[in-house]
Amino acid sequence: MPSGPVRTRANRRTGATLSLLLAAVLPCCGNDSGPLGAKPTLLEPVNGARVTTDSPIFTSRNAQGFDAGAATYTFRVAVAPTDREVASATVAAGSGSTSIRFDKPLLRGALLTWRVSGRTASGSEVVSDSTTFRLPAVACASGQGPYAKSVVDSWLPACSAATNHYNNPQEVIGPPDAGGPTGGPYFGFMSLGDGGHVTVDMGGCAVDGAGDDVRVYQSVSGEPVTLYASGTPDGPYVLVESRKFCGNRMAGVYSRMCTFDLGLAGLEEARYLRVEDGELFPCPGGTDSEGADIDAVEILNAKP
Ligand SMILES: [Ca+2]
Ligand SMILES: [Ca+2]
Repeated sequence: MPSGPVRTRANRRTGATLSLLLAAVLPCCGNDSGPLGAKPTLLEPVNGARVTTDSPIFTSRNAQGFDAGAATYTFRVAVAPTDREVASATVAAGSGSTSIRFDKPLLRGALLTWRVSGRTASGSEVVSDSTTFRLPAVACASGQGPYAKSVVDSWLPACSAATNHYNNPQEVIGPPDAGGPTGGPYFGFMSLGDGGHVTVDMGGCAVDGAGDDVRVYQSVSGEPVTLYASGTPDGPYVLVESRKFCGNRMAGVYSRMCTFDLGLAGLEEARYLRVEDGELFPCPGGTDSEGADIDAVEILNAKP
């Protein structure tokens, strides 16, 4: 809420939600007969597949000279339209082929792409082609209305939690209802403090339709907001837009607002939205409503 200087350091968690995931080396599978090619060949998931689990097995036939005992393979999964990495891990080559399963779920609601690269101890490298696949569709409830239904999680830094007055994440649920005189006391929003966040379950899903797909109502002034989205409550959450100005006026509504386009994240649909403070004002900041003040979250382009 304060209009003081905005801290310019990098958002310390922007990269964390897409951190590397460890992988399990799996006992090998079939499909590993025949001569090895000049580069790794992707066996499963096959191109265009919709797999039936959030943690599918990935198998690649090894390249000649990059077989067991001679090489490691790095498996990389990314959001196809943006090439933003979702998971990556390196394992020792299996015999004939190499398989892994990441130990955390991948991302629902987006076309994913994967490839492998093999590397020998001497530094030689081979890279496969890329193919695409999807996880199971996001589970979207219908007839839920456009506003956030429940809180998945929230987090405030200890300093903000101690100095802020508006700390109740339940204030983010439902239609915009914030208010109060200039200078306060206010009601109907949660102040996110210095880099805090609240994650909500929309019940239904937002889809990447024309233009912006999600609206965040932010009270009092124009503190920036960062939005992440996911198809499952535990993530992974992908960045939609970072530190977006959130002070636009809307007729008949006390709060200001800003809107977000899932297409910028390469997302086709999302049910879970993480709203993060983008003001990043050092705590304590001299008011009891530090950080972006979140009143409500609304789906603009809803999945029928
Ligand atoms: Ca869109
Ligand atoms: Ca509210």
